[in-house]
Amino acid sequence: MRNLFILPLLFFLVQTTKQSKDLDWWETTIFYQIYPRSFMDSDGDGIGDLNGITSKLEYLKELGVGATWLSPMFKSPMYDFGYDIADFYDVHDEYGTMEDFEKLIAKANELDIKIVLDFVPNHGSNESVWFEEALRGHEKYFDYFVWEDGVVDENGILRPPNNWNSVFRKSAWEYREEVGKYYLHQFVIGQPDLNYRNPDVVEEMKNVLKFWLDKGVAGFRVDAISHLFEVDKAKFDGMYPDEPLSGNKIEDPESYDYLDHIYTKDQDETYDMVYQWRDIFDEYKAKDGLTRVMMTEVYASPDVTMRYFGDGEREGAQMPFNFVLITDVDGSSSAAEIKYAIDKFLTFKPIDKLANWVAGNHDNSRVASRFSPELVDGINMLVLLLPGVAVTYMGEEIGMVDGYISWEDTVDPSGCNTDDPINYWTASRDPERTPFQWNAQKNAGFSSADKTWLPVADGYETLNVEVQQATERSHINVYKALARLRTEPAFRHGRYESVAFNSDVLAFKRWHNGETYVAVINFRDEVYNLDLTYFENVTGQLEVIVSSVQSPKSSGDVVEADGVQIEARESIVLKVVQ
Ligand SMILES: *[C@@H]1O[C@H](CO)[C@@H](O)[C@H](O)[C@H]1NC(C)=O
Ligand SMILES: *[C@@H]1O[C@H](CO)[C@@H](O)[C@H](O)[C@H]1NC(C)=O
Ligand SMILES: [Ca+2]
Ligand SMILES: [Ca+2]
Repeated sequence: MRNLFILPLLFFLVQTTKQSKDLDWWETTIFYQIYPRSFMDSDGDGIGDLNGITSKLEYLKELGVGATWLSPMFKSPMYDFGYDIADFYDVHDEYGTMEDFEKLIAKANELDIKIVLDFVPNHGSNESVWFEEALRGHEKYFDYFVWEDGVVDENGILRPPNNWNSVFRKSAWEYREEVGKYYLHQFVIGQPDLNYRNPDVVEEMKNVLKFWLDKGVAGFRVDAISHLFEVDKAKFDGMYPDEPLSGNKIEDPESYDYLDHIYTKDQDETYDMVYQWRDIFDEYKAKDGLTRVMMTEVYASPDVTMRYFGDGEREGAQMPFNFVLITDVDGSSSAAEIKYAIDKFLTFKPIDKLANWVAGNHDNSRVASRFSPELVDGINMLVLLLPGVAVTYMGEEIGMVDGYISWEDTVDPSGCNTDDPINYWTASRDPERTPFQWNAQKNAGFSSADKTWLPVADGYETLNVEVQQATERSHINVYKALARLRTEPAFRHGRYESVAFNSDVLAFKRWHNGETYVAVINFRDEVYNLDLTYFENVTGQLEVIVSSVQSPKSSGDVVEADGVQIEARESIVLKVVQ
């Protein structure tokens, strides 16, 4: 008899667990990007380092962050601040030692924070042993790079093999007398491209992945992946062909955007390599059960971006970065344009894959500067509450702003290569890389040095972690509340619907098993009265769960669904009262 009663109960349990499928660690966490040079300096040389990061891991924990990806901390001559790697198997001395790295991993394990490293597969460094050996004529290493003969013009002058430009402007080819040939560098001169048509390079770079996976990292963010392969020159009589003009209204023939990069970007072989790397990650998972994640950095159209997920048969990256909140919208965008950008990734992504949201990184102007300081909470609401994985660039939780960096202080090659002391700042990435603002003390608590590698941004005396932690209504406290809210089933498993109520206000709903939330973001200074019963099941009373810094509402306040007053630049999350 007893079994007859238990059976329906079992069915019920099976039903509900089926609805809320178990999620893997990376599907629910927040990834926090640390730019090691600017996070925390432990030894007073003005440069952030690994021990500095280790000393601040508890801070990540307090934020509600479960994983961090570190921009490169590998041995490097720093022509591109660590994205030019001289030894893929070692730690850069300014950042510490391998022992320091192992301590970082140990502390992170203690706190259950996953460490994700930056994998920079496209290029090495002109000051690496590999490149030096190549110049000495060591055949194995010579073939690690992409070499080409120059062409002699009508005046008898030796010119680069073709018209390819580097991402940082000017020819992508650099001549080396030692070997009488040009080498390819899609980025700075100090970043010779690796030759992925050489199986030794493919194997070497797989060994790099395994080396760090064996040290305990939980995955990699993959840098500049679309540049990995160049066209197969065998198909062009053994000569790399010129790229066609882009047709963009660009006067400067040395600029990257002057050309359409049909031979140096998004080649089919690149996706296959990503799938091969994923196979390695899955081998590690098969051994110990822990999923290793891959995030790919691609600024491209959605159809190109989606190829990184896999091809239907083979798996690729779990997180091809979704850059719409960086590339498609800014403070001048209407609510409709923001909705359109958000829906883009959700529309194109395969049905069984997760979206991801990122509004800032070390290559792009900060949220407070690109949108407005008053929209910091609203953008964090999008990043943390839209369906999918959240990624936060360090400092966005407190609303750090772009720092002003003079031409004299500019160090980013992207800024320096403009050769333009007036307009350099439009290309420079230094403003978003200024030291992290911990407190109101010297160098914002980042370093005890007299000079830091980049100056601290103005205004740090009031815009810093310590001040915000001590202030009830602050960006950091909104961020923490959002991070907690994100763990609710409605945000983990719930469905999503959005609407632009007018040109200024975007609202979206998340709901699951009878729990319904609505987030409302006003991007402008107009005040609106909204009827949120537009959304199905949003009726009666709504409770304020989170409200932005400048909102007059407090959590616990109750509003009527059919008439919610939204103040200028206010963002709120409401929950339907049962
Ligand atoms: C490496 O390239 C950088 C430019 O990115 C240059 O300044 C430096 O002199 C080069 N080093 C060598 C050893 O060629
Ligand atoms: C509305 O609520 C009902 C009852 O909880 C639920 O079954 C339905 O899925 C909800 N629909 C929407 C669009 O929220
Ligand atoms: Ca240091
Ligand atoms: Ca390449």
